[in-house]
Amino acid sequence: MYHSTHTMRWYGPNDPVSLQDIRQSGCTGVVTALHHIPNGEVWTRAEIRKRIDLVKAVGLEWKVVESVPVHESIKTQKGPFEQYIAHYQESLRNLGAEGIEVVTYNFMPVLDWTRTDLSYTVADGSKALRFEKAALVAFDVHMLQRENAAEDYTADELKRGAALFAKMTAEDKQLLQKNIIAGLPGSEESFTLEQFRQALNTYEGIDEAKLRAHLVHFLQQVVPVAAAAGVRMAIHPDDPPFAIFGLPRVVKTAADVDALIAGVPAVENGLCFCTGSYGVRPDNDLPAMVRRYADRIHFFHLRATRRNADGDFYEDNHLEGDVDMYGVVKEMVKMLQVRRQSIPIRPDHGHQMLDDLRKKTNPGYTAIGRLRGLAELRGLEYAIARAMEEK
Ligand code: DNO
Repeated sequence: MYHSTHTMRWYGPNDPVSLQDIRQSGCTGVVTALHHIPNGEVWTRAEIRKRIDLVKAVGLEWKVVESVPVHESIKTQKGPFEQYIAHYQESLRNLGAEGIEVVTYNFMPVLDWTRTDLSYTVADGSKALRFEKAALVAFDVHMLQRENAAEDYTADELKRGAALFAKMTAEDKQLLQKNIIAGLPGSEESFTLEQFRQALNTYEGIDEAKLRAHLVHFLQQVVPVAAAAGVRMAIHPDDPPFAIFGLPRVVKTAADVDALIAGVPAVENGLCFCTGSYGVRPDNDLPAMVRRYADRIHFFHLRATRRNADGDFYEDNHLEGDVDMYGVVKEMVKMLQVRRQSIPIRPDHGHQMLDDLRKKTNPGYTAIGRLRGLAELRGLEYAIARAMEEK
């Protein structure tokens, strides 16, 4: 039987969760990035090797990068974007030469993942990450005062956003702004209100079709280089998987993925299958997507979200929420046998719980919450694999 490779994300030497902690969680590898290298610059072999050695020293492996960030210039095709693509190619060659197998990236304009609340207390007293539509409206319409923002929301959403905004203290507003635009862990960008307005303006005239064309252009340049270097690319879906701030989004649904594959069919043009992101949309059938993309999912982010009718969602326990985790893991186990290959998974996020409630932690990336998620996911995978074997 082929099993998945268990990993956790590690933010590097400044991460409050140590490599030793990760090893004790039962992982055999970490997923990390060279966050100290500015976005757009080449990752040299020497820098990559240093990180590999650091990880190896505690008995872990580094085979998956999350992420080599895609410079905004490549997404907008404004400025010296061909030069940034050449840098990206160079980084891929260097990563492949050092033995890295999977490179995760995203193509979300301006912001990486977005939440409005980083300490939403759930029934058991642990804290989860949450996205609340009314809070987004409060920020977008009332604080950012984006031109024509109101057109992007229903009358009901506007009403709830205005009501929430009216109740907010100065402190609440500051916190909301920080949560949305100051950069969640792993995001390579951080903005003030004015910088954020300017960044949004750079997408003037770029609709979904155009952004998709820019993504396909990028893939046409980098996928062959990755393949030659022994590296598989894994695009992370948009989180949340719908347009925000009037920006185009092109990795939300199976139809979006199909368009990417049509642009560059090679299997090295692959996916990071994030159940928490795709799972926010009821129209994404996750087990069916795993079956459909079984030859090109190179990395799994496993996490469950729970949504409500207002368009809000929060991150539930890994085996709860709206995601059919059993269905996803079962398809994954089947896929590994067909490919005769192990694929990395990681518990994506976890609640802030137990001792971690008293510590300073990276939102979503606590040790204990992720340990709980990983333990549950490993058990689920193990049981499914054993049951299949017995049959
Ligand atoms: C959030 C992460 C994302 C992801 C990037 C990939 O927790 O899953 O920030 O790393 O979008 O490029």
